[in-house]
Amino acid sequence: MKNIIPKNFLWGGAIAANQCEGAYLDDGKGLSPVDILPGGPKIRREALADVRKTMETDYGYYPSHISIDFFHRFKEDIALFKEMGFKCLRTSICWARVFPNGDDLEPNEEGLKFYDALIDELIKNNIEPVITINHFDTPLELTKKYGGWKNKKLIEFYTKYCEVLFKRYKGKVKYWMTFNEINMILHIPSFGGGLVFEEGENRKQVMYQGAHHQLVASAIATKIGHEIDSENKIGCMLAAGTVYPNTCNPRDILAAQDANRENYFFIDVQSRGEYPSYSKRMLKELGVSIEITEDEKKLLKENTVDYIGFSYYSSRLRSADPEVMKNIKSGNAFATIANPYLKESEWGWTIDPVGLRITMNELYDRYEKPLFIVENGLGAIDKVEEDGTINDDYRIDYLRQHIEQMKEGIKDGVDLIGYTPWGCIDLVSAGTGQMSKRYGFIYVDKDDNGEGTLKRFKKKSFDWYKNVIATNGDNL
Ligand code: P53
Repeated sequence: MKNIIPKNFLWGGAIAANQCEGAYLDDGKGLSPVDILPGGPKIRREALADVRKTMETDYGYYPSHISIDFFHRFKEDIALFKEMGFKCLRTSICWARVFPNGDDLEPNEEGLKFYDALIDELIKNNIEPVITINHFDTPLELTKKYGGWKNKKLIEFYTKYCEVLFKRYKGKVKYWMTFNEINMILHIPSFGGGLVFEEGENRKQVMYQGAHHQLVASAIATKIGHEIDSENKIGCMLAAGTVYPNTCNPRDILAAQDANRENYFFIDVQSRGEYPSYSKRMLKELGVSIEITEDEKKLLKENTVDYIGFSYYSSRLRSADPEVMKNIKSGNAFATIANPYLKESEWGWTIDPVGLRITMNELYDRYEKPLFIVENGLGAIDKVEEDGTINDDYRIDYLRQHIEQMKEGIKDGVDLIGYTPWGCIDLVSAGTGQMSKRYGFIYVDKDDNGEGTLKRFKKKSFDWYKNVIATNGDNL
């Protein structure tokens, strides 16, 4: 069959400031949550779970402080992206570079200069910048001073930050996303919402109130973004991956539906403009009551997103039986029980290419807005051979199977605008803080202890992806 991928399809890759930039204090940058986090799966998980303790702990080594030093090497990296034929690069702007404390009266000009240079370099290379405004990096000062997104004041600080970006990059940046994986506030509240909890507090209450503040902030940002430049395309971003029922027992089907709704809840608001009907009972049963003003309802209704960005790594399984759910695997914010039909990555993430097609169809049926796959990929250990080659056939396999299913999704009728695999250059893992959990087409010489030259090397997947883009997805 003839290739059905549109001609102007946004092939590219995705990275985020907090995981690649380094230069954690350069040019007046304030601290981001990631800057106080250690590396290593277990220690990272514990640190994310108790931010107060983390703030007082000296871990010695912090992977984000230098990271892959994208801050100083972005030109070299963009040249490699260009060589692969990228049409776009999804990256984020670090809030604490622009407003070091989050609540500063004036933006930090030095911090903005870095993004001026980065965005200009992309444009010079005909690579469309796709910008995430907040990717897991609400300034740490806003957590210390205001308790993060539980405080309504954050709406004001965030929208002021957005306004600075929309004005400054008017005519240069067209594709924006307001919050990375907005539903992550329920799974990693410290990362997603800069949240800290008090003793005895109903955590769900805090998370959902924080989520509401983000949803309102996102709507205001969408409004401002459209007013400043009607060409702007402003999207939401969901950590997606359909939840399947463990069996055909209706109880399991219901449990899976509930779990899916927990995610769609956010996008229902951002895309349809109001809290979904099921949310009333859902929140009541959680003992949650969200404070919403009439003005906020109006803002949500009138400022829905232009497209749905989402990450897809795997599907998940849900059972209504607590005994079955005891087998849930730990170690991932999206933990699940094992699916006997599917294999797992070295980090225990289910590999399910068909699930990408299912997820695309579900999202498109539900919202009927253009979709953008802004993250997908395989975190794996790579071996550098003696001759310097890196033969990551497993990564090529993963991506090939997902792109095949992506094409099926397009054939099904989904309007898909682009595909940006995660970590197109190796970077620090968000969940584990490891360098060894690599996603890239480009290898970065750095290990989990921070040792290495930071030199870049092309992996086998580099040429493979280059060819995929050159043939617009025909040659997989
Ligand atoms: P890492 C968990 C589950 C799904 C998506 O994750 C997630 C996470 C967080 O660990 O986050 C997204 O690096 C996120 C990226 C992140 C990527 O997935 O833990 O938007 O920042 O790096 C992969 O392997």
